[in-house]
Formats: sequence, C-alpha cells, structure tokens
Amino acid sequence: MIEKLLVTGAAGGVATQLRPMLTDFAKSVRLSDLQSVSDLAAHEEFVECELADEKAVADLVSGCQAILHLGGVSVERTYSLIRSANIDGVYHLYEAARQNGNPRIIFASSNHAVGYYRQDEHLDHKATLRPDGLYGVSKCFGEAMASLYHDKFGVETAIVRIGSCFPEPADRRMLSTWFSAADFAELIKRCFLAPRLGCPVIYGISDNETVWWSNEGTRYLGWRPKDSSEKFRAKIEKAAPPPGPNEAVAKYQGGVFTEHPIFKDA
Ligand code: NAI
Ligand code: 15L
Repeated sequence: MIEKLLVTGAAGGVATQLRPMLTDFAKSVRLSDLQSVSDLAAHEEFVECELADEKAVADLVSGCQAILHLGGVSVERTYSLIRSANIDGVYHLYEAARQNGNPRIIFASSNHAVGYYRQDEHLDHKATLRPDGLYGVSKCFGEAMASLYHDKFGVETAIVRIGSCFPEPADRRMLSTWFSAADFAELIKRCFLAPRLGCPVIYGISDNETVWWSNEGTRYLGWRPKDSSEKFRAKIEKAAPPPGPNEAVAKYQGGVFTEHPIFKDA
C-alpha cells in the first residue's frame, strides 16, 4: 500500500472517475487542483496548487510516495496557457520529485502526442512522436522529462498515452480509443506496486475490438484491460452516420485535433 498518493488535476473528469478506486492501493490521498474539490472522503485531503508556482509544487509533493499527474491543460489552447500548466508545471513536478525521494509518477500523456498517425497505422511504444497540436507537443515534452529524470536521477514514471477516458465513448473514433476508468485504475495500481517500473510508454486503452496501439512492450506489468467499447457500438452507430474517409475524425488517430489552428491570445 502507498502511504500518501498525490493526485493533481483532482477536480477534472478523469480524477473524478478514478477517486473511488484509489483506496485499493493508497491509504491516504492528497488531491490538488486550481479548482477546489469539496466532497472529500475520510482518506482524502485537498491542497489548492497552481502548477506554474514552483515553490507551491515543491510543498505539494513533499511527503507523498507516489504521484498521479493529471493536472494541466487537457485540450488545444494558446501557447501561453499550455506553457504555464504543461511545460513549466511538469518541470516543477519533476524537480520536486527528485528533491523528495523519487516518488513514482504516472504521467497522463495523450494520444495527441502521436495524433498525426493515420488510423490504418499500428503503433507500439517505439513509435516516433507525431503531435497534432501545441497540446500534443506539451505531452511530448512531458514524456521527454519523464525519460530524462529516469535516466539522470532514477525517477520512475509510467508514461500513459491516454486515448479517451470518459464514462462512455462519444463517437465512432472513441470506439477505438476508449479507456474505462476501471481499466485505468488497475493500470495505476500495477505501475505503483510493480517491483520495477522503469519508464515505459503505455497506451491507455481498454480491450476494444478496433485498436491502433499495442502494449506488447509492457506485458511485464501484468496488466490486462478488461472493459471493451463494444457494448456502446450499437448506440454510437445509431446516433450519427459514419464520417467520410477523408474527414479528420476518420483519418487521423488524433481526430479533429489535427484540424485545430494555432490558437493565439486575444
Ligand atoms: P480536465 O481538464 O477535466 O482536468 C484537468 C484539471 O487540471 C482541471 O481540473 C484543471 O483545473 C487542472 N489544471 C489546469 N491547469 C492547471 C494549473 N495550471 N495548475 C493546477 N491545476 C491545473 O482533464 P481530464 O479529462 O480530467 O484529463 C486529465 C489528464 O489526462 C490531463 O492531463 C489530460 O491532458 C490527460 N488526458 C485525458 C484524456 C481524456 O480522455 N480525458 C485523454 C488524454 C490525456
Ligand atoms: C485528450 O488528450 C483530451 O484530454 C480529451 O479531452 C479527449 O479529447 C481525448 O484526448 C481524445 O482524444 O478523445
């Protein structure tokens, strides 16, 4: 069991789904975000923290044996917004980790780090990065920081390129990318409790029928997803006609993110 687990981005959609499942492997949980989290359970505490504030992040990490790093900008935004949360914030987190006993980290990377691959291409953990926007680039930066701090300081990180972690897939593309919270929680447990973690790249997907990604390289973790998006297929296919083969949502793994412009501050 982990004595104290830090969860950043605790007010967000993924953390809200995961929170009830973390007691399986963590005795107490420090939740953190810019936005407050109110409905705290007995094993949870809340600490407000801006990831762009280096001193605040150092204080936040102190005393935690493991970190689930979900905090940050989670979609395409302007460079300044992405930089402060996902570039500066990740640097602050890794600096805090190496100065506080090298807690293991789960880094919430994204499929948008490889979003410009086509949907008929099959990727494993060695795929060259092909980000589909500035958000995807920021996830590539996070992955590089995880690799650097592993090689230089021994900080172990599971780099999880999450597909689509929502209660249900929202469209046909997500039938391939869907990742149930239960499968994610089990992966987190395996990563934190494994005798050796290292710094693997893992695709965060459930056991879906149509997948573009292989996790063969991380079988040593003993993780096998159990859920599948198939149970939602009929509902999704009934909701809307299939997109044309040249529409981004049917062509690229990153879907519509490939169509976003570079957003500028007003
Ligand atoms: P979300 O946007 O719902 O939650 C992110 C949280 O981070 C928010 O509560 C926000 O207040 C907080 N945050 C943003 N900037 C911050 C800052 N500067 N300082 C402190 N906190 C800050 O995102 P969601 O969906 O919960 O995703 C969690 C993580 O997983 C994100 O890092 C996202 O990029 C990643 N991810 C999520 C996917 C999904 O399907 N939901 C897919 C791929 C990656
Ligand atoms: C992500 O990285 C986003 O955080 C999430 O909101 C979804 O857009 C997801 O990717 C996706 O590609 O479905």
